[in-house]
Amino acid sequence: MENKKALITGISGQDGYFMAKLLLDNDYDVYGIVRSTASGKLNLGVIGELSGTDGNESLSRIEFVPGDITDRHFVSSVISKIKPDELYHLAAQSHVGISFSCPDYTFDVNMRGTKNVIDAIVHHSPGTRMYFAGTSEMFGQPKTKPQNESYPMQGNSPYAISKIAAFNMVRLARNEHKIHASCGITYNHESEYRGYDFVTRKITRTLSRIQAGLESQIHLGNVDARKDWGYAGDYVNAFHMMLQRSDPDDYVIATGEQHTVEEFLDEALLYVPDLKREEILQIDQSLYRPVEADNYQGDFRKIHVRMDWSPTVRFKDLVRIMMKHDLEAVRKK
Ligand code: NAP
Ligand code: G4F
Repeated sequence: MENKKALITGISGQDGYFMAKLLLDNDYDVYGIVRSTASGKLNLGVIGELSGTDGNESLSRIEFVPGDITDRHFVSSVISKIKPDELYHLAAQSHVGISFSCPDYTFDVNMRGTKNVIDAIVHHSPGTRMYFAGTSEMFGQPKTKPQNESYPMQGNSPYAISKIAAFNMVRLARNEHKIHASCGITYNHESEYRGYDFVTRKITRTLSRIQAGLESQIHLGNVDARKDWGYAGDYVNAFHMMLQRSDPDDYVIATGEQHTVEEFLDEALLYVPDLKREEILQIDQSLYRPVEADNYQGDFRKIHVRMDWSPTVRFKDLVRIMMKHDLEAVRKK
């Protein structure tokens, strides 16, 4: 039997890495859209860093396709050529803070990029099953918790609004064109491969660097923000499960636990007992967002009941995995 084909947009990001690994382990032929620099160098991100390291030999089987999802012609030609069985649409301008300073760009990538993917599936590969990466940010500033799939969507950042629009385009295509398209309403998920500018990785990496004498302070914004943090490796399993079902649908993917940024920092500090919070922490007003979105706590019962999905990595384990990785990384330098 022929291997299934999967196309991943955003393969160079955190989730792209975990998604690719999962699919390669399940004998998929994996294709990934990547961007290139002016000098023609492909940006493979996490996958580029990990290729050839222990346990990551399978990454060499990925076929990279250079291009940009905002280009309608490019997206349509790639999808019509590959005709993937499954498409994981993970590419986005994913940083909420940056979306306030670059709203046009954020809308372009997140809305137009998603429309390009949908149109290409509808016109050139209607049998493709699509996963769309929605977000808890679409709920804005929830008044009650936990939130489930029916919670009203009142996003309050350019990022959130772009994702709400894209989410609705996916739902429309599912209803109007009957394509098999599912959305995850995914709460924060982190890992040892998270981008350095997201708060969890900023904390684990900076504390490790302070411990090694490479830095002296950590600058943070709103440490009272309340989030529901899970492990990216768990969440990609849910994305895959959603596309194995005969009926496409939308699902909250979360841990159901809420913690503040300060709690994350304090948990991480347990791994560097020589460091005292009051000596290293600087609250920096410039790192506050114009509008904060927090109070997230996801109710993942729908996916649990239908697919038996649950998170396996909880808060303390998540911090341990990230701190252990970053402490080892600075030791090796
Ligand atoms: P990430 O690490 O920021 O990765 C984003 C990916 O999108 C990168 O591979 C990036 O490529 C690619 N990309 C951005 N603009 C592109 C464009 N114009 N054309 C082609 N590729 C482009 O994000 P992530 O954490 O893996 O998240 C994956 C998806 O889930 C995103 O859509 C995000 O919005 C959503 N999400 C994430 C979380 C979370 O907590 N991680 C929660 C909810 C939803 P470059 O490397 O070239 O920049
Ligand atoms: O790590 P963050 O930047 O993640 P945020 O804004 O929650 O967005 C991430 O999760 C979303 C899911 O809900 C995704 F949709 C999105 O793509 C992305 O992956 O910030 C987390 C919290 C915020 O409340 C922020 O105000 O941490 C607070 N924070 C405090 N100091 C900081 C900092 N955030 C960052 N990035 N840097 C700081 O210094």
